[in-house]
Formats: sequence, structure tokens, C-alpha cells
Amino acid sequence: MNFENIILERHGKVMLIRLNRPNALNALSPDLTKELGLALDQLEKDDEVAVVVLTGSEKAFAAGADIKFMKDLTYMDVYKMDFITDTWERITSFRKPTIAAVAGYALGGGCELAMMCDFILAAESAKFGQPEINLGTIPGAGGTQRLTRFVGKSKAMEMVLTARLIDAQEAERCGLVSRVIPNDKLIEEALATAQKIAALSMPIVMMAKDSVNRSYEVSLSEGVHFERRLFHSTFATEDQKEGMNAFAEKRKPIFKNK
Ligand code: DAK
Repeated sequence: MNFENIILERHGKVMLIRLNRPNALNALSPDLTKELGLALDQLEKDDEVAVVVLTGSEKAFAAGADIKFMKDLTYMDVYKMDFITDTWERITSFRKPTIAAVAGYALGGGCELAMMCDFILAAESAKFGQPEINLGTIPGAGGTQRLTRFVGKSKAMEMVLTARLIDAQEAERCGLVSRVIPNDKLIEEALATAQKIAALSMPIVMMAKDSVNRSYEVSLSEGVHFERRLFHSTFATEDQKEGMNAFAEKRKPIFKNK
């Protein structure tokens, strides 16, 4: 399938998706988010793809939802089209690991999209923010919820109420991103990280992702119970036998995704 607003690059078992609306700083238009959803549908079924890395350009991961598209929409328009829910959130149901590699602006919906990925690697140039308040609206793709869980109430409130942007270092300090990487190494490092995951047992990686994500939805005891059941089930896989036998035999495991 041909896409106009995203570019797909295959790197072995890793698919790099580049958001590609350079003239609008990758503003998330309906066409772009629709293409992203369709691409993820395809990649979910593709056994040759183990991990997805989502990135933008050096100047912008994404500067938010497309303001020029949104500005004249009415309440009935956004309600009837189920604006955002219909396409944007596909990435949150994607079962394989997703890494956001963020350089430049990740604002509004751009920050929200990055937070929907499993983890964020930030270039030194990255700037995160939820500036919707300046436009007379509020975050609509999970910003008030996910940001608060990641960085805590005080910083989330300040960012949402004042539109203050935070840089990569501050984002790392407060737990929004997992690591800060030199600008010229971002994609290389994101791909290397993704390759490391792609070399592991895919079903076990998916269980680990499922279990971490569960912690955001349920109580601690329910979450630990869920984890325990998945942990037990790993012992029904050939890859668990291979992983532990390889350790005992002092060799590298060869996982078969079984
Ligand atoms: N939408 C559309 N176009 C955008 C854009 C955006 N979000 N951000 C930038 N652009 C366009 C600019 O208009 C400009 O286009 P031309 O004028 O050249 O045609 C081009 O990209 C380059 O931008 P600038 O000339 O502004 O570049 P600068 O380097 O000077 O500034 C900037 C970069 C990122 C600081 C600035 O572009 C900026 O402030 N952009 C807007 C950032 C923003 O406010 N993001 C939040 C968007 S709102 C919902 C309703 C709303 C939402 C969600 C849900 N529901 C109804 C449920 C809101 C979500 C959002 O994300």
C-alpha cells in the first residue's frame, strides 16, 4: 500500500515509520493518522516485523493535531466523527513493542502520540508540551491522563495549565522519556534498541508488554496476579526452555517464537 503522509522503512525485523508532513511540522491530520492506523493493521499481521519505531523529522516529531483542519469543526462534527478515537488510538492496541524516537517538537497530539508508544527515546533537541490551552481547548488524546501518570500531578498540571514546554533533560528527569540521545545518533540508537528486542522471543516480549501495560489499568494486587499467570504461562513455551537451557549451557539462546 502506498502512503503519502508516512514513510515505512524496513530494517530487518524492525519497521521504522517516519511521520512525513514536513511543511506542517508533521501535524497530525486525519489522513496521516488514518495511514498510521492502516500501516499498524498491516504490521500487526506481518510475522517478519517484531518491533515498530515511530519517528518524525529533526525539527518535529509532531507539532500536534492539525490546527488548520480542526479550527472550524463544530461540536457535532467532532462528536459524530468520534474525532481522535477513530484512528489515533490504534497504536495503543498494537500488540508488538513500539518505540517513539523523538527529535524536535512533540506538542499536543504529538506528545500524546509519543506517550501512546511503549517508551520514548529523546534526542537532545526534543521538546515536549501540551499547549492546547493556548488554543482555547484541552488535550484530547490522553494528555491529561497519560502525562499525569508519567510525570506526576504537579508537573502535568503546570504543563497543561501554562503550556510550558520541557526539554529532553527535564523529560528524562521526570520519567517521561527513558533516555536522552545525541541528536545525530537518535535513529541509530532507536533501531539498535529495537533490534535487541526483535532478537528475543516475540510471544514472551508481547507478554512482558501486556503485563507492564496492565499496571496502568488495575490495582496492584490484580496487576501482580495478572503478571503471575503470564509468568506461569511462559513455562509452557519452547522459548523459556531454550532461554534457560542456553544459560545453563553457556551459549546464546536461539528463540523460535514458540
Ligand atoms: N497544525 C497545523 N499546522 C501546523 C501545526 C499544527 N499543529 N504546527 C505547525 N504548523 C505549520 C505552521 O502553520 C507552518 O505552516 P505555514 O505557515 O508555513 O504554512 C509550518 O507548520 C511551520 O510552523 P511555524 O512557522 O510555526 O514554525 P516555527 O518553528 O516558527 O514554530 C512551533 C514551531 C511548533 C512552535 C509552532 O509551529 C507551533 O506553536 N505550532 C502549534 C503547536 C500546538 O499548539 N500544538 C497543539 C495542537 S492542538 C480535540 C480537540 C483538540 C485537540 C485534541 C482533541 N477534541 C475535539 C477531542 C488538540 C490537539 C492538539 O494537538
